[in-house]
Amino acid sequence: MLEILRENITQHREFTYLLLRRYQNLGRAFVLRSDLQDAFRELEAEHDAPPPDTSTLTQMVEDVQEAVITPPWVAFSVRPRVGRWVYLRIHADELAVEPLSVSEFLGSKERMVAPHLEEDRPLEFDIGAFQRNFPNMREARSIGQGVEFLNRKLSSQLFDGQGQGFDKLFQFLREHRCNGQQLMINDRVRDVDGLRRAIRAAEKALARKDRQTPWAEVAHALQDLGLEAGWGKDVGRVIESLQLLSELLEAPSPKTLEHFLARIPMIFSMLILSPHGFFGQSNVLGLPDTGGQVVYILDQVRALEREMHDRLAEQGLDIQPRILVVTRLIPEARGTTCDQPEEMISGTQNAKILRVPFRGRDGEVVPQWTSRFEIWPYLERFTNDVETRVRAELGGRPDLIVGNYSDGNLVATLLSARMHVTQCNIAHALEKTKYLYSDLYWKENEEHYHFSCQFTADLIAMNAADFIITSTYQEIAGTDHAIGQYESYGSFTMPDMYRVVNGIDVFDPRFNIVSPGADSEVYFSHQKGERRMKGLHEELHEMVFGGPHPEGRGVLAEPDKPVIFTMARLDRIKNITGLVSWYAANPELRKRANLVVVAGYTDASRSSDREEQEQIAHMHHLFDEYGLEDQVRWLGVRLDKVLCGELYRYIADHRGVFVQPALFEAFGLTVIEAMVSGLPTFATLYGGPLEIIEHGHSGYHIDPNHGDEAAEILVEFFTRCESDPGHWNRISQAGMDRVEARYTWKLYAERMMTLSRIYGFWKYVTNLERAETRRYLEMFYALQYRPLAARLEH
Ligand code: UDP
Ligand code: LCN
Repeated sequence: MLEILRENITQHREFTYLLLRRYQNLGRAFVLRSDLQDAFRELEAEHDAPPPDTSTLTQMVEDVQEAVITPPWVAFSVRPRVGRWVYLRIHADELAVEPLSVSEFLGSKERMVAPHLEEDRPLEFDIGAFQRNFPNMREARSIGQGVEFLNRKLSSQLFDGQGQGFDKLFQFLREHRCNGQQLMINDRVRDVDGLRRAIRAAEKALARKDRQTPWAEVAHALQDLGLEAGWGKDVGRVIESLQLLSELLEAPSPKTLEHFLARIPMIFSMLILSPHGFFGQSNVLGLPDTGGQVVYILDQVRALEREMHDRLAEQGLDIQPRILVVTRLIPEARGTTCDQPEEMISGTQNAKILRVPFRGRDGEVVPQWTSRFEIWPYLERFTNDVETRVRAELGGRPDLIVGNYSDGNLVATLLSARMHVTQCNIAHALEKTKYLYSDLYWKENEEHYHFSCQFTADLIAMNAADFIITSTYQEIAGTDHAIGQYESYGSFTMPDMYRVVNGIDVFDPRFNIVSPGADSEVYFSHQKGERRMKGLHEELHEMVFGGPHPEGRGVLAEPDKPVIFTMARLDRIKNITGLVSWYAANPELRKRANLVVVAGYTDASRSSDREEQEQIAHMHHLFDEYGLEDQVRWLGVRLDKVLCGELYRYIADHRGVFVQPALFEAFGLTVIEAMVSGLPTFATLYGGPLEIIEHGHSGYHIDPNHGDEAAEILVEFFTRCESDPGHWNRISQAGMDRVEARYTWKLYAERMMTLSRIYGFWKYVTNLERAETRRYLEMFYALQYRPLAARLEH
């Protein structure tokens, strides 16, 4: 690329020269893609630019992510394709082009922020050094489908050659036990040949039996042959499982392996970690640090328990799976159950929340809630206490450990390593991309956010995980022009601390996209009359269209107009005040629709969160400035799930819409809840909603940075609905169809269990664990993370 770029610059010297000058004249050390492109377009309007289809320079400006201006040089980070990066610099006077290594590029950024670092060589984190011999994907379209790739790659390695793979498979089958009971094969079968003989003998013994004959009736005969429970609930299923294994031993293929593994009873118990926040089943939403993650985990647990139970029953095992959600116990629980050490999870047979307190340096229990940005020093002690508690509870170790968010993933890392259990990470949201330059200017943010600890924990946990589940593709690798959340950990620097030259590889097969769903018991179409909660309608009518609300502001003067509905935590990133200001500034929209906002509190003194208090003040200011009292109904309330579900449908009955205006939304549960209820949904194009909604078909994308355009999209929609009433129905129907096809907890649970089994198998039979990586991460933990976290403990 560099050679062609040089030639191209030679052909367009004047243009390049003027462009670089323009960049320098912006007067900033760091310039982001949108500003670089704006400057290019301005220049293009004044001078002849190189033709876009043949010019490498134009292409580079299209692909550039960032420029660092260090006169006379302008350094660029360029992302020609998803997950691929090139670094270079151009001399602004001589127009010489030089390649840069990632270290050099990051070094130039560091020097701008901390000039004293000129001669220093900071600690470099480079995980790439350990992955040279590990199979990685190449194509951007394969990203997020790691399990299929891994299965193909490893099964050919395993079963090629000396038949060593069969021995490992045999050993693996011998390992299976539950509560001391041997499963699959017993010690009568001594080796792979013995296994082949046992399969043949069992097939013969079962051939004349009715396929519905239960396992119990043939158990004795099969045990004598060396086969134990776990092959199937009845003769039919046992025969199928035996055939699959026999096929695998004859001609191994990744598909047969996957099908066979799907039948092995491997996961009986699971630990789900979500240390921070108020984790409970009621009255917690809206408390600090508690949002969609709690909703996600509770729904996930219900779906997984069902799936685990059904799978075990299919295999003939009457074993009740155990799922434990571990969180912190908060003595000052503000009227929630978060001070209770245990809580059964409703809608499950056996799953429960275990709460373990945080302890200070001297072992004392920390009584108060602690922000997720401040909890780092407590996590190691918490891990030790959790291990003891879980071992006692389960009488041993779990079969899978799932971490949630940065803190849960770090605890999952420590526990999985100690207990030798497969580790799965779920991020929900990585903070790094939410805050501009959160890495580079980490010191400025340190007092409130402690990103030094969080990003270090993230790096360790994401590289330790056996597999990582993401809700969307963009969470891993972004889009053609926007960098992914995980991708942002690929290279970055925190000056004066360390520099990351290879932090994570988005082509790593540990990444798998498994999207969450909306709870179908609660969120369903407004057309399903027989399931509707009509008893709530009077309350909802009063809430939306009634007189002054004790915890609200605004009364809708013209209740016949359709409602624009929004609901979220009142964080800055959620941008609810943004939506109110777009609405306020667009007279046409105000004429056509009312706005109903469920968020935060109207009384700022009830909030304990700095950011929320600011947003509350801003909302009041907008009401005052634009006179919104008659057109906007702001309810500072937290709705329980059931009421929430009926509210979406109630607004759909009145042909309203839902808007999710966030500056960035990692996934966006409210988006799928609104869509499945039948509300035409308008949601941010930054983050998950970009993938959830197909613009113009199952909803609309809006750009929160261009509120005036977003308001226009809404005006157009309402105008069109007036002339073509079928329009509302079509968008509504397509939204419901989309969620039902793609975002359900049943699909989620099936996929998650498949992943757990396959990664568990590969971890057992290969060096998937990557022992050398683990040792490197342990060192990084001890030397880097631990002292950083200790600094927070006063
Ligand atoms: N929610 C709720 N009641 C409220 C506000 C929100 O039940 O008053 C639920 C909402 O239905 C959704 C979750 O909280 O299930 C918010 O999740 P989302 O992914 O939209 O955002 P997060 O808060 O995780 O950033
Ligand atoms: C956190 C977020 O920020 C949301 O976008 C997700 O929907 C939620 O967690 C559940 O994963």
